[in-house]
Amino acid sequence: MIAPDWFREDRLPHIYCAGCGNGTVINCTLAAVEEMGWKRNETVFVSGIGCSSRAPGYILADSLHTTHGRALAFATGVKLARPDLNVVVFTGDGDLAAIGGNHFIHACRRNMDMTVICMNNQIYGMTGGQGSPTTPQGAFSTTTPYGSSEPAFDLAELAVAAGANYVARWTSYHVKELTKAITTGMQTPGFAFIEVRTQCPTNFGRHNKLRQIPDMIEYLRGHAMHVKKYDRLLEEGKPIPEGTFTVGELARRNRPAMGVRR
Ligand SMILES: Cc1ncc(C[n+]2csc(CCOP(=O)(O)OP(=O)(O)O)c2C)c(N)n1
Ligand SMILES: [Mg+2]
Repeated sequence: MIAPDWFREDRLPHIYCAGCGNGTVINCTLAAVEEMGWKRNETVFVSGIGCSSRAPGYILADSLHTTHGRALAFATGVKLARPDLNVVVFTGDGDLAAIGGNHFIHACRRNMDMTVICMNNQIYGMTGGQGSPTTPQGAFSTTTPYGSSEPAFDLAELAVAAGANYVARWTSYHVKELTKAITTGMQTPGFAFIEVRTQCPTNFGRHNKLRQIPDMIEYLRGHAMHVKKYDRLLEEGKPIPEGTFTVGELARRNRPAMGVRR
């Protein structure tokens, strides 16, 4: 059950399609907020534009629903003006890595003290299924009708390289692990980035022979490999199946951070 103290029931019915993974991510985030014992008047949710960015609208707390790609710029402003607040950002793969890509790397570099949760459905969901920077090579979308010819960004690895203090990746299938990762991210001073691979049966699945909701969840579960196992296979020179992505904790460190409560 979604954390009742934080859920805005008056906003129902929600806009998400049947089988969308975003509700799971909101639920895990609110479970983490409860675990942290954060108060409503000291917590702000910030987002850009997209299905994922609609998440703060369902949460009973102050929020900023900003412009496409600019959530991290607004969140940086909030955190610098009010370091006493807990800042949580919801974003999508398009919002974060396409139009907002530059804000992403610089917020990691500055190590801004906030928790950023990216619902990576590997597509522009809200606008009807155009390819994004995380659309896998070969995947179909409305803008890649012959299969994407471009390599995809690995968002979590990008955050590690750019300097974030905490980086983890899970999927909407891994509910317990995801909740724990978000909680750890919230506990870690500096930029905490949690990438969540989520299912978008409507605009990704439909184009990629994953029409049924369980097909997409099975796809996520089946392609996820714990980073420790992945590293071991690499070390042993063993083959890694096509399309595999790592899950688990990719960075936990203590670089100097900006916007930390004094
Ligand atoms: C400046 C600007 N450019 C384009 C758009 C149109 N637009 C709205 S949402 C979106 C993509 C959303 O994709 P993503 O961030 O992955 O979110 P999702 O809907 O998949 O959760 C785009 C291109 C916009 N609203 N503003
Ligand atoms: Mg998306």
